[in-house]
Amino acid sequence: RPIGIFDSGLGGLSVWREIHRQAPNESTIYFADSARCPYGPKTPEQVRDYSFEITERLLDLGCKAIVVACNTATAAAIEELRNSFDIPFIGMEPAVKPAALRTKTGHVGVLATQGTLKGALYRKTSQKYANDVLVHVQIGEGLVELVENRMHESPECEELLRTYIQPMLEAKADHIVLGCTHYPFFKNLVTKISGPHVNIVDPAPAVAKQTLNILRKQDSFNTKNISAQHSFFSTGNLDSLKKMAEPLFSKSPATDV
Ligand code: DGN
Repeated sequence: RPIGIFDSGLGGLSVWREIHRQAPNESTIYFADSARCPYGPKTPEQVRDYSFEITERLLDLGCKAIVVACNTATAAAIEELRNSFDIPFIGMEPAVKPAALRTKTGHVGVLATQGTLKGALYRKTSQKYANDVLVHVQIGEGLVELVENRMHESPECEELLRTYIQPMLEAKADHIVLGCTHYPFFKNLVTKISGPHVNIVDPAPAVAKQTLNILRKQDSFNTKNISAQHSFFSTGNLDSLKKMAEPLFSKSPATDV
């Protein structure tokens, strides 16, 4: 049975890529809610409703576990999803923890959507792990839209990123957390802007690893070398989704986490 993965749009493909790298034998179904993207400015209730709707679709398609590959939807819905359905749900964690543990300057930057930064999950995580650390948060207004339009390597994207990242660098942040699954698609630009001494934290490899651990525990990890099937659904432009997904079918080795 496949693993279901969903996001407000194309961003969750950054998590799909890691799951596929770490578990190439697993079948997957990816669901992009691009017609209703971005989720960031929507109310938590709306995002929760969308998440339930998509979950029902993925369950109808036989998914054995669901990865909520969207920080905003995780913040709005993961607890209720877990309470309402009988399969494992794996969510995105705003990766403040690894950044706060590793920073040498005591300053970290977090770039995420409004929905994530205003959510209780983010508040809890940052209170728990970032006591002795100064966290410089920035809402990535407009960035999700650039990725959805596959303009994540454009000069416009670089310019917008510069305005968001510069204040973090001035504050001496040595880690920048990509707190939205759309953002790893412009990781190269973030590295270019922030220079080689700043660590860019993409939570996707850790989330993929956790997904596989959960499947192993419930004995539904697919170790057999059968050919995996991958399906992609979108409420919006399927062609865009395919164009973004195609280059990710690489044979590159799993990222070490
Ligand atoms: N990929 C979603 C996230 O991780 O938060 C983007 C949310 C949105 O649609 N703004």
